[in-house]
Amino acid sequence: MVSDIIEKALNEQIRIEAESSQIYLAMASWAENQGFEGVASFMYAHSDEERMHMLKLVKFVNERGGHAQVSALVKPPVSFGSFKEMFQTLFDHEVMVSQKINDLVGITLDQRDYATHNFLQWYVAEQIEEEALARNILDKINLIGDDKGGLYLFDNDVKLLVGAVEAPQ
Ligand code: OFO
Repeated sequence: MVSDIIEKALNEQIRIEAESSQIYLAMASWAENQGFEGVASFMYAHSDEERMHMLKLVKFVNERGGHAQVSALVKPPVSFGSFKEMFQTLFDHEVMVSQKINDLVGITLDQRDYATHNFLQWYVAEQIEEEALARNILDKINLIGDDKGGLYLFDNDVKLLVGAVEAPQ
């Protein structure tokens, strides 16, 4: 059984994961509009992955006797000045999510809820990967700058990364 404190904290994380999914969906749509198919497929896949992160939490909360909530979401940014700006937003967002997961893990220790603590280890590991992937892409885009040819090749490269984004379950 989850305590009220843990239930509230997990529901907050459900909202964050849902917002993440919307953020990446908005990025996918923007990239698709710019004609960057590789980046768009990467973002669509990432959006699905975030939904999977959310669903995993929903199921866990309900299995543990809580009530997973579906909340109102903040509207994500829908357009960007450049790919660099978009990937910087993505990276900053993932750093924020990692911080939220860390806070959540801290709460489970305070509450001596070792089952939830154990469950959250998957998210801890996932955030390490997500941050590394976002940093890697950002490094590449910083090298390319606004060079059109470079961006074209980058778009093809990013297509290959789509397989690296875990398929939604
Ligand atoms: Fe759910 O990991 Fe990104 O935000």
